[in-house]
Amino acid sequence: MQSIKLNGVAAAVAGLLATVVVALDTAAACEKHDKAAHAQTKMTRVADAGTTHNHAQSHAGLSVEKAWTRATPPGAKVAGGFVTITNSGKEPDKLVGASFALSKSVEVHEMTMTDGVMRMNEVEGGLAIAPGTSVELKPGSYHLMFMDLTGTPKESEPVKGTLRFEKAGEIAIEFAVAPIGAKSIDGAGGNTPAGHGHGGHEMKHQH
Ligand SMILES: [Cu+2]
Repeated sequence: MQSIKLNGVAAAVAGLLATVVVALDTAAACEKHDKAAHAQTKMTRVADAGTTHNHAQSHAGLSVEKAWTRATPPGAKVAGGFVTITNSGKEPDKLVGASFALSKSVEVHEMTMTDGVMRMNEVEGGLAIAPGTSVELKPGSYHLMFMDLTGTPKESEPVKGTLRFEKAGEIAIEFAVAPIGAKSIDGAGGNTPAGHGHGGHEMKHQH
């Protein structure tokens, strides 16, 4: 659902497409996000991110793969980070923190959509990874929030970071950087060629 593949038509017209903004309800959205957070939600349709890579890391029954983020527009203060965590061990573990080379701090967030309004909250007490399960942090769901960016993630320039688990400790990872607004590591854009206004988002053209 999150990865909307673009077709050849989209590829052909990608250069012409306008930037769209997902209008979040400012008041209701995560209070820690200032205006710049909205810049981060700009979605530019893109047709190709063939240069992103998957890096897998394994540690104490936990494996971490598909770590990625996206390029941010100039001036963005926050960015989202995504990763798939699999617990193949017998003990539950918890994602309790993270670091990102281009931000001062990282929070683990949860995103929910209620009546068309997207809300973000910090996950209290860490994100549980039950034994035998895989948890995908992805757009529109759990995600890492890179707070107070100190640099600009650029497409195809991986950024180092770490994930910190209650039991497994710290795992070093590298976030692939997808294009601005990508909805998946595969680089699919945020919108289908035909469609505006799906999924309860309010789409606006940017001025
Ligand atoms: Cu967030």
